[in-house]
Amino acid sequence: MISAKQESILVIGANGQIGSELVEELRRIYGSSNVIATDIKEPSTEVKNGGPFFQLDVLDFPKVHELIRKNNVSQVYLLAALLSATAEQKIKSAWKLNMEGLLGLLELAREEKFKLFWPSSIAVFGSNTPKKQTPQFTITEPSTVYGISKLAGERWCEYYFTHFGVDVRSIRYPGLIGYKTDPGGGTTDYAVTIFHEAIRNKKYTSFLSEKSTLPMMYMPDALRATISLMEADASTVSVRSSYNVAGMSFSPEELAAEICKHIPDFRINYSPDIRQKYADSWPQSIDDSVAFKDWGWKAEYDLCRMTEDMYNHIQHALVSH
Ligand code: AKB
Repeated sequence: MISAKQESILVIGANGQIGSELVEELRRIYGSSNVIATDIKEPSTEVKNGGPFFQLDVLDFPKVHELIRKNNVSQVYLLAALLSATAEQKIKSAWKLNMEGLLGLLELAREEKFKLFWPSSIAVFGSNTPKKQTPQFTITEPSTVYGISKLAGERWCEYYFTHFGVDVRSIRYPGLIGYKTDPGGGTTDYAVTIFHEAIRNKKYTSFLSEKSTLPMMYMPDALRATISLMEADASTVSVRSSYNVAGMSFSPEELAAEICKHIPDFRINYSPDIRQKYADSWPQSIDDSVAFKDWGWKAEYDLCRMTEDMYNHIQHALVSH
């Protein structure tokens, strides 16, 4: 259950796909002035006008530290990262941002005693992982730079909890789908772009093949999972690496068929690129029973409900512009 108590929250990477929606939701729950949004880039008008915003590089630790101290920060959401496709193009900067950013914040959390959220991903799994109903504890042999950084990050999170008592919490996000902001540089991004293309042009060329089934989650579920985990009593959080969470699973072919229920003349083509390889190494569905047992996680959106909601919102935005 989400409660409105006095918190001082810092979101790092507030302009991204998760950040921009999470900031809005956190401000609704905890009050606008209690949620400080930061990003290396200029914010959207919603983020800027909705409450405090500071332009900040996560790797500038003295500045991050000062902001945390000055504002007596009790929770930090560290969302700044390079996703799978971009990370393969920029190996060293991906490692630097994804890893040094986390280590720096874990150190600050150790010193300043704030609660830290850090996102992991289904990319920690690899080709030798069971593909269906992938268990919480299983083979993790990632083959992407992004997945390697997420797996190392998970181990660091558990290490800082075990050795220094840092209250760090994490979720292995599946592909995230939302209508408010576009994702950038990921492999699961097709599941967002397809809606915009279907509504605008009635056609889409998918960079993943028709049968490429992946675990996905609608943004309202992702926000609820994230905030519920951060709100959970520390004694119930048994996993300090990162929790499996499931939403839905579908392939481009199944998503296209669902979109056709709203746009009957929508057509999809397939032209798989390098991202197919990353998708092929990831699970098809996720067993999230540990998250359910520990903090009551249960997704609300399936493919049908998500598609209807995405369609209605994007269509509405297009008509009203
Ligand atoms: C990506 O595609 O890189 C991300 C992820 C699965 O973490 N959405």
